[in-house]
Amino acid sequence: MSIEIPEGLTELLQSFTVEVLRNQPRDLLEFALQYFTQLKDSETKEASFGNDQNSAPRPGKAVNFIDEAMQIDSDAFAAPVINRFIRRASVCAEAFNPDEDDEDKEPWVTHPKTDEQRQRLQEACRDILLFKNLDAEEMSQVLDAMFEKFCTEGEHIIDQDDDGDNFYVIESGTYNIFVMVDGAEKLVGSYDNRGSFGELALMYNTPRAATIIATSPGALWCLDRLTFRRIIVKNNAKKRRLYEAFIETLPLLTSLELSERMKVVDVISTRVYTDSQQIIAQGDLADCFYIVESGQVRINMKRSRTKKDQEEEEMEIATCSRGQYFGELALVTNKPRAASAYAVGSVKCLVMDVQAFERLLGPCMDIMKRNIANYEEQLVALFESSTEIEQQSA
Ligand code: 1OR
Ligand code: 1OR
Repeated sequence: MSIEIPEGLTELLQSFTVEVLRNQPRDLLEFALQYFTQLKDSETKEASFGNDQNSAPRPGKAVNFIDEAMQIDSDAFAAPVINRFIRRASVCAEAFNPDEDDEDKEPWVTHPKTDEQRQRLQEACRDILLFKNLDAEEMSQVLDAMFEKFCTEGEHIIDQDDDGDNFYVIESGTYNIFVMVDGAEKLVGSYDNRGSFGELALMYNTPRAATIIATSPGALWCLDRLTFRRIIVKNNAKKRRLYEAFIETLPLLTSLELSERMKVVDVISTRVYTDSQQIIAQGDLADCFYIVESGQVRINMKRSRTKKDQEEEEMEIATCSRGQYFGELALVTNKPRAASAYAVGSVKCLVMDVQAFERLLGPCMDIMKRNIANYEEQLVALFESSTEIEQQSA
């Protein structure tokens, strides 16, 4: 007699197992109930609507919508996976040649600031990736030129298709990102008290690619177009020369056109870590994606030693070296970091923020998806081998 295994059963149980291993719930039955209810809800929602436009997006994250071609295989993640890869706006990669620009004849822009303002400004700019590669003099020219703008709830900071005037760094407030798709304005993401926007029109001399509306009162630091082009765009030309060859060797980016790969260079910054320094903490919310430029990165995952053990131990699950990437999983699945990452020796990484990741790396999804499916298999294999050990020792 043969028993027929219903289609999808293996995948369903495998994905559930992966979620159990990731979340280590105390009450397995309760977790199962929640998991399958959520799964059913998301399936019903998808069937009736295609996407959920009414739910507010998580800060810095894009909303589930549009390009089916980029959707993560539903069998790779049975848990409600949100498709965060949306059709990219067509932005032409006009190469700016700073050497030919006669903007250099203009005087430098300076906005005097109080000590208190300058301190707040420095704090707001600390994590801005576009500023990371600037030297001290360039950074101080940027800070001198920036000026503060307060905004009210509902204010349009940028309107799509306008010309670009300023680049904005968020000091406070929440902001929604809208993009026109087939004549309708779609909410594609949001910012929550951190980050920056408005660089594309200034970098590539294109109309604004999105509309940004304040959803609370807030404060922004603005950098005028001229200073942005003199410093950031000039720096990007340097970055392109520096990273062109390395970017060309990355297997992940082979599905991108050359001009798209150069846009990747424009948005990346480099970060340096010392031996043992933590790069990613498991469970944190994610806003960056990493490519190893030099050194080794160790990936560790926390798990309980036995079922009854409340204490968690970290075990090494992978290492990444030059040319390899990590930190994609949380951005793709819209979940907290699944593992921690540490520098082994000194490490240099290329870092990209979540908006750039979504805007630019859609075509690389197939490669990432294959790798993610691989993580799941390894996690299940690990689960099976540790159950065997537990069973043997019982
Ligand atoms: P800008 O100068 O074109 C609008 O003015 C800004 O919105 C833009 O620079 C970016 O800084 C920011 N697509 C285009 N622009 C975006 C996007 C975005 N997100 C933020 N901005 N997408 C959403 C990715 C999360 C792709 C939507 C199809
Ligand atoms: P993230 O954003 O979740 C931690 O942050 C990163 O570690 C994760 O993205 C991956 O890029 C990376 N399982 C989960 N994450 C992994 C794994 C992994 N390996 C590397 N990362 N497994 C190892 C497979 C060889 C399966 C667990 C046993």
